[in-house]
Amino acid sequence: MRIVLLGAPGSGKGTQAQRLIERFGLPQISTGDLLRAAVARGTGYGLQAKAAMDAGQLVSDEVVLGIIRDRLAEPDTVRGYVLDGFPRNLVQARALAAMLKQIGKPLDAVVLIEVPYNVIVKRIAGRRSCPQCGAVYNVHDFAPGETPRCRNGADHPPLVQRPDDNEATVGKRLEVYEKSTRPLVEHYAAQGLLRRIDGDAPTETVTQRLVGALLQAPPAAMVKAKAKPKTKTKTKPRTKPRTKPRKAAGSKVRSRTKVKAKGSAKTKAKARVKAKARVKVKAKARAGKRKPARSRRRRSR
Ligand code: G5P
Ligand code: MG
Repeated sequence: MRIVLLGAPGSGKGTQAQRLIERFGLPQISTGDLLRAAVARGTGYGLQAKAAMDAGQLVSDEVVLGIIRDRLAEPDTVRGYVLDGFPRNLVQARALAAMLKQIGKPLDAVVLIEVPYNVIVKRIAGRRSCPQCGAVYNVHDFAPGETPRCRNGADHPPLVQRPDDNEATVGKRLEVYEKSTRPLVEHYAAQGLLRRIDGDAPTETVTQRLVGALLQAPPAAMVKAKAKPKTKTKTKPRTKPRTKPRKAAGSKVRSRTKVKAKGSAKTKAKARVKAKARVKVKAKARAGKRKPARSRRRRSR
C-alpha cells in the first residue's frame, strides 16, 4: 500500500503513521523527520533546510524532492509506505506522481486528517518527544501532577519540545498549510484518491477511522480504470426504415395550430359544419336512436 497522510501541522500525521507501521508493517517516510535528521547531521541538505524550518516556511522543492527520491529508492519501500508531510504543494505532488509512474507503482490512497485549528494550536503547544527514540507525546495526555516522560524505557532522557513548536512559528506554518498544501485536497479528490477522516478524537479512535478509510480505498488501478473515458460503441444500423422522414437540418417545424391558422375561411367553415354533424350523431346515439358509426363498423367486422 502506498499512502499519503495529509493534514495541517499537529493534525496527527506522525502519530498515526507510527500506528500504521505497527498495523501494516509499512515504513513511515516523514520529510519533517528526514529534514530534522539532516539538520542534526549538518549535511548539505540540512544546512539548506534549517533556516526555512525555523521560520515555519517550506523547504525548497529541490531539497525535499532530492531527499524523497533517495528514500523511495531504498529496499524497504518495495511493499509500500506511509508518506507523512509529503507532498506539501502541487509541484511536489506532480513530481511524486511522475516518480511513481516511472516505476509503475501509483498511490493507493490519500487520507486527509481534519482537525479544527484551535485544537491544533493546543496540541502543538503540548507536544513533546523523546530525543532517544523519537516517540511523540502530549503533556495534556498525562495525569495531573505526573511528570511527562518517555514510556519506552526508564533510562530514556527527559522529553523535549521541537524548536518550531512556538506560537509565532505555528501561526506561520498554518498560513503556509492553507496557501500551499490545502490545494492538494482538491487535487487528490479529483483523482478519486482522497479519503477524509475526523481527527478530533482520542488517538485510538482516529486510528480506527484511518484504518477504516484505508480499507475502503479502492486500489489505484481501479481508480485509473474508472477515470478512463469510455470508448464510444458503434450504433447498430437500422433494420427498419424510418416511418417519418428525418427533418432536414435547419428546416422549420410548423406547429399544428399554425397549420390550422393557415386554412382559408371556407375550409374553416366546412370543418365547423362537420364537427357539428358529429356532435349531433353522437347525441342521437346516446338517446338510443342510432349507434355511432364507429361502433356499428366494429360490430359488422
Ligand atoms: P513536519 O515535521 O512535517 P508538520 O508541521 O507538518 O511538521 P507536525 O507538526 O509534525 O506536522 P503531525 O505530525 O501532523 O504534526 O502531528 P503529530 O506530531 O503526530 O501530533 C501532534 C500532537 O498531537 C502530539 O502531541 C500528539 O501526541 C497529539 N496527537 C496526535 N494524534 C492525535 C489524535 O488522534 N488525538 C489526540 N487527541 N491527540 C493526537 O515539518 C516540519 C517542517 O519541515 C519542513 C517545513 O519547514 C515544516 O514546517 N518540511 C517541508 N518543507 C517542504 N516540503 C515538505 N514536504 C516538507 N516536510 C517538512
Ligand atoms: Mg509530524
